Amino acid sequence: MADIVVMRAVSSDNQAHADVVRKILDDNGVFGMNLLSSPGSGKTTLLEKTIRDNPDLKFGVIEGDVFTARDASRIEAAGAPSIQLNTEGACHLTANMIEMVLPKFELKTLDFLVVENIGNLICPAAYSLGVHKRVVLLSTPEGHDKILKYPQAFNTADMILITKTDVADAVGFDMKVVVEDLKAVNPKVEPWLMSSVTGEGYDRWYDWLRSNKK
Ligand SMILES: Nc1nc2c(ncn2[C@@H]2O[C@H](COP(=O)(O)OP(=O)(O)O)[C@@H](O)[C@H]2O)c(=O)[nH]1
Ligand SMILES: [Mg+2]
Repeated sequence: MADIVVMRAVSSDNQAHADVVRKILDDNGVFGMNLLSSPGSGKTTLLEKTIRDNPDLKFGVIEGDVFTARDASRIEAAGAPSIQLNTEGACHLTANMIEMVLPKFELKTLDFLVVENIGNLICPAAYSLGVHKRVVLLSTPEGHDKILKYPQAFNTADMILITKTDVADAVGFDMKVVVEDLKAVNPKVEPWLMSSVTGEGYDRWYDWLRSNKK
């Protein structure tokens, strides 16, 4: 059973805590990522597969959810240490929450610390967590119109993963719309296509992770 920590945002100075988190990660040689998306778009699945397929890379995972330890249990079953952060209603994680749970990990043994944020495309986008990259997922069943509807999530992304491409045709997902809308919102980022069912995009994702390992 994974550890559950219940937390509320206690500080208004999020950036100061984000700076502390970044320093702790850098001092320990850990590359940090913040995964952000709607519920059900495939964040935990991406992590489970990534952990299982790369036993030589060491991941620690902070799972953010409003309630339950289900995702942290999935990550531990996949083979990585995980802490479940329950916000009991709050719709995002803050940097002070990350700072407070970091000591629960043996950071010197980790290559990557991944934060799976609370599932939604609105509030988490406004909070820096001090990690190195923000990775935003959009799954094809959610629809190709989401970039312009939730611009803050996509214009702050360092990487955008289009997940569940195996069902793209069945749900009428039009990748051309996504590419076009991203030109307006975040032209620097080219969306990558991913499917945990067919494995599409995973080799590229693993290469990218390895290129960022400190
Ligand atoms: N068809 C398909 N289903 C997927 C894919 N990735 C995840 N899923 C399914 O989508 C559901 C939600 O996935 P989950 O990883 O829990 O999403 P999260 O809420 O973002 O963490 C689960 O039933 C997964 O099996 C994919 O690439 N293709
Ligand atoms: Mg999840």
